[in-house]
Amino acid sequence: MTTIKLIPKDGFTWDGRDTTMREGDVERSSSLPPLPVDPTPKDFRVLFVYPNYMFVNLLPTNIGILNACLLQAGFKTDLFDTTFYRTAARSLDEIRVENLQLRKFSLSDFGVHEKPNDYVADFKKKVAGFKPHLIAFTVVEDTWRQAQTLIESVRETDIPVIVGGVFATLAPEVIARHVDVDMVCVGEGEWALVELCQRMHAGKEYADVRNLWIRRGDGSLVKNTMRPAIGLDDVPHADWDVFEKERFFRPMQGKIFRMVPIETDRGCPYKCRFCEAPSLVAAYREATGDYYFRRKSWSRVRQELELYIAKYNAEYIYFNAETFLAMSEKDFDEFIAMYSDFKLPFWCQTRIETLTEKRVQKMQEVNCNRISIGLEHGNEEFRKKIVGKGFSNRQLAAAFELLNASSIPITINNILGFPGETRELVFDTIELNRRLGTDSVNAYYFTPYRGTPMRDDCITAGYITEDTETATPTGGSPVLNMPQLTNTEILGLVRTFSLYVKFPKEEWPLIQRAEKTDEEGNRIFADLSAKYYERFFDHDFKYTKKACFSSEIYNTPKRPTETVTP
Ligand code: B12
Ligand code: SF4
Repeated sequence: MTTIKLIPKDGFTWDGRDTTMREGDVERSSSLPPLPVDPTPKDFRVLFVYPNYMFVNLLPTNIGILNACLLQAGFKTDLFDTTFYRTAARSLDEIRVENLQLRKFSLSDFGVHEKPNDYVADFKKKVAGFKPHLIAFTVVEDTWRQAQTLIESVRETDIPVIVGGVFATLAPEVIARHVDVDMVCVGEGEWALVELCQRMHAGKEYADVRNLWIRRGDGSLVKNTMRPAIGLDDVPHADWDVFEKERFFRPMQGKIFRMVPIETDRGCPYKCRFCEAPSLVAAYREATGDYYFRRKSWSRVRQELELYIAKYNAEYIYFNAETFLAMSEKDFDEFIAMYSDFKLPFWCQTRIETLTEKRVQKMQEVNCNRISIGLEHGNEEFRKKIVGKGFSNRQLAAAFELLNASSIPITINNILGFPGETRELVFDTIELNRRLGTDSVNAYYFTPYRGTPMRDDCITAGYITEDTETATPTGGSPVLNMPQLTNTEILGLVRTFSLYVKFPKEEWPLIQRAEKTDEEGNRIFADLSAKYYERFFDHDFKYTKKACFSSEIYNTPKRPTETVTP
């Protein structure tokens, strides 16, 4: 593991859980032994299952890694992936195209077609054909419902079912409640899954495998402790051979690339209150004393790049890191030196605090093709106190001055409908986006994921109950029950967000009418969308300088947050 000296300096109140980076945290190596390598074929088959939203076509690192772990230990694997099945009326990308957040594109030009069959029937066939000894699901909160449908459909087979993923880690009790789930993986799965398969294959007792919650024959639940966090250089390179080749295609602003994700670190040192990342840090700190945020060495990343280019013909890289530039200057220089030998276009997400003039310049030189920045909210005080993002509008202005001077396209991610938010506060976000003037803006509605401090805020304020289930931040509906900002209003603001951000203010009354999904609202929205396409999308994709940037950003009118604090 490489060294990093980045300590977050956010000055807001946290909720008491221990997520702060301490001296020596990142330097400490993992105390886990190396994973077993014994490719001698073993008669033990594992079927991975990836429940997914339709056409969300970026490969998941977790299955790639876990698959590689099992293959190098000699087990046989296969995959059932729901990505290309019609599991919803519209795909998330179709919704984003409709909401003017994504240019139109066609995956079918690349031979990617919707599967005509029923996904549950095909899953049952897959299980009957592959005859797995273990069925292994990876889930996020949003895909848990789909996972349950699949799990229930093969209940009569009695094949053991294990569920892992970030949702399993942060809400294991919700998954363990399901009678057809035999095991839940809490935390990292590399060692846990291999050890489980080894024991099952050898016919040994496995009720004490660390990181697993296991249902015994009598129905009782064994909750084993967690093992230390794995060193990222000990994680095998992902193996995506179980995925269909069409799963590599990913649209980027209307063009399609063969995109491969590469995990460069795991976790995040920051503490946004709506996000899972600090909760993972807290969970690991509490259970093992380890700091969840770790980096992979650049020599290891180099090996992966070489492998994926040779094996998968990678032409675009997604650096799978929650805050890619959360690294020391030395690490950054090493990255640039290493990546200068590749210069494949890449995309990453980072925080504005991690950007400097030198970094932006160097990133541009090595072909950074997009940076996604989570702004989340336009009101500085609200962003600090409620959202937990401690940067100021002044810092934001400085960062965007650098970004605007570069040729790197920027995406700003925004969230609407935070607990306690008002329509007026949503317009602070719109105003700030207008001033930042990036070519690509995204707005999602707030989702109170389990395990986050903000979900607790929502329960305390009476906006949701303990049992409220979430729906995806793009395809479903918001779930907070707030008197001052209804879910219909939030959905209307999400659909018109890009219009409010890009169009002259004289058109705002018309845009407001387009928030409504009645006949007139839909007609106006269709007209405005056509104009939007003409002005912003109907040209070859190239970066355009952001003309409306202004140093007034940090003069955004302040609103007292006392009145909106839940
Ligand atoms: C990269 C990423 C993506 C990628 C890949 C998704 C994926 N499933 O890996 C893409 C862009 C496709 C994506 C899409 C979505 N994402 Co996303 N994504 C991430 C991100 C930034 C990193 C995930 C990652 O690669 N981590 C590294 C891997 C190695 O860790 P891991 O997934 O946790 O896996 C380890 C363990 O959990 C465990 N494990 C995992 N699965 C299994 C299975 C078994 C059987 C076992 C034993 C163990 C095990 O072992 C793994 C190795 O140690 C996370 C943030 C985060 N902190 O997790 C958000 C995150 C997972 N995403 C999130 C969301 C909401 C989504 C979408 C719903 C968004 C959308 N509307 O499209 C979709 C859902 C797609 C899907 N089917 O998963 C949320 C989930 C919130 C929640 N509580 O459920 C997160 C946490 C971000 C957040 N808001 O805080 N995402
Ligand atoms: S929102 Fe981003 S910066 Fe904030 S804690 Fe989550 S991953 Fe880190």
